[in-house]
Amino acid sequence: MRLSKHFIPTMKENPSEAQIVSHRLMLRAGMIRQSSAGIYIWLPTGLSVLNKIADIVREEQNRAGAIELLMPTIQPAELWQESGRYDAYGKEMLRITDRHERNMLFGPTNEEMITDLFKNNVKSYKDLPLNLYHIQWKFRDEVRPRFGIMRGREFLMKDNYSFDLDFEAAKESYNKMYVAYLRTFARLGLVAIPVRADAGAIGGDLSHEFQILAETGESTLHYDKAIEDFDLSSLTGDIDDETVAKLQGLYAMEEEKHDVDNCPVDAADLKTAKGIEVGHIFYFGTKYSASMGARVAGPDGKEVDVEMGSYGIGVSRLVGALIEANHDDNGIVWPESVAPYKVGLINLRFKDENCTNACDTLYEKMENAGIEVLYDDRDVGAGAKFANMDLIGVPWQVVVGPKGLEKGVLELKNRRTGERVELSEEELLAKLG
Ligand code: P5A
Repeated sequence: MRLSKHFIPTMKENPSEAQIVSHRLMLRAGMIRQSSAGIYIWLPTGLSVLNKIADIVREEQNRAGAIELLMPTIQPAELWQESGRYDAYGKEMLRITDRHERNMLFGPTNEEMITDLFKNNVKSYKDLPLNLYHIQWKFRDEVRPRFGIMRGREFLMKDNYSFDLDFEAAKESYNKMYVAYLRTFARLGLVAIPVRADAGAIGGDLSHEFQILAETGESTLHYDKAIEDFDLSSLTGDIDDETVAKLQGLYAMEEEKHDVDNCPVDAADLKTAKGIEVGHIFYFGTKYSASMGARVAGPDGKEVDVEMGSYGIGVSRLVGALIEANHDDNGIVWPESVAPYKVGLINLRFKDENCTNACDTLYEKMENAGIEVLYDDRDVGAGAKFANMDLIGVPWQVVVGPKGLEKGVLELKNRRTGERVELSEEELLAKLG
C-alpha cells in the first residue's frame, strides 16, 4: 500500500488522555480513535492487527476441535431471565427496548444464548463432546473504562462453550482449551501465566486466567517462580498431559485466590507481579444447563443436564497487551506474526527520479511476491519518514537513497534490533519473501 493513498493518521504529540504506553502509541500510530468513552473506531492498521490476532486465535481453536459459528450481538432478555442473570448482571449490562417494547440487551457474553441453542438442537450424548465458538463484539458498561481498548466498553472477544456428558469429559474439554490458550499466546510471542482465578459473574468452581506480566496491568498475581522454567512463550508445539499437570500443579493465584497465611510456597520462591488478563477459562458444570433445561439422553436413555465450560480471549485487549510487551522510545515494535505490514519501504529522495523509479519498481515486485509492504512515497523529509515508520512499528524497513543506488545496494533495517545491512535487490526479495 502507498502511504500517500492510505489512511494512517499519525500524531507527533503525545495525546494527553492516554495514561499507558499502549494507549498512547495506538493513538499516535493512527490505529484507533475514540468514539465515546470506552468505544473506539478501529482505523485500517489497527483493524489489520486485530484481524491477524483473531486469525491466530481461530487457527488454534480449530486445531483444538472447536467449531466456529456467529451469534448476534443483540440478545433477548428472556434468555437471561431463565438463567437468573438478568437482574444479577446489574448496570454492567446495556439494556435496550425495541419498537415493540421488548426487552433486549447488547451481549456481554453468550452462555445463555449458546445453552438455548444447544437445548433446541442437541438431544443425545452421541453428539458430545461439542465445543462451539465465535469471535464477536461484546458490550459491558464498565464503571471505569480506561487505558484505551485495554478496558473498553465495546470489545472483541473470542468465546467458546463446551458441552460434555460428565465431569471427566468436561475436565478433558477444559484442559484442551487450557492447552489451546498456552499455544495461542506463545504464537503471539507472549508469556501468559495461567493462574487460578475466581469465577465471578460467570460462575463455577474451576477457573484459570491467563496473565501477561506488565507494570500497567490491572490484576495482581502470585506465583511460584518455577513457572518461569516452562519458557511459556516457546510452547508452540505439542503440549502433553504431563506438562499440563505439572503446570497446573504449581502455585499460581490471582489476588482474590491467594491466601497469604496458607501459601504453600516459600517466600523466597514466590513472585508477586502485575498482569494483564488476556484470557479466562471456566468450568461451571450444570449452572446454565440445569436452569435452562439443556439435557441430553445418556447411554442408559436417562436424561442428564449437560456439563459445560466457557472460555474467553480478549482479542481487542491483546492488541494493547502486545504493544505493552513490544515497544521502545520510538514507537511500536510489532512481532511479524501480527504486524500490519511486514516491510516499510522508504524513498529518501522523493524528487530524485532514479530513487523514485527504483522504489516504484521494488514496490511492485514486493506486491507481486505477496510481501505486505507499506511504501512511504510522500513528499516529506527522510527524518519524518524514519520516525513515522518506527512509530507504526513495521518489522523491516527498506531504505532507498541515491548513494546506495550508485553502489547497487539497498539498506534493510531491523526495527527490533536496529541492525542495518546492505543487500542487492535480489537478496532483499529473497530474504523478505
Ligand atoms: C468466558 C467466555 C467470560 O466472559 N464467558 C464467555 C466468559 N469471561 S471474562 O473473563 O469475563 O472475559 C473474557 C476475556 O475478555 C476480555 N475482557 C475485556 N477486554 C477488553 N475490555 C473489557 N472491558 C473486557 N472485559 C473482558 C479479557 O481478556 C477476559 O479475559
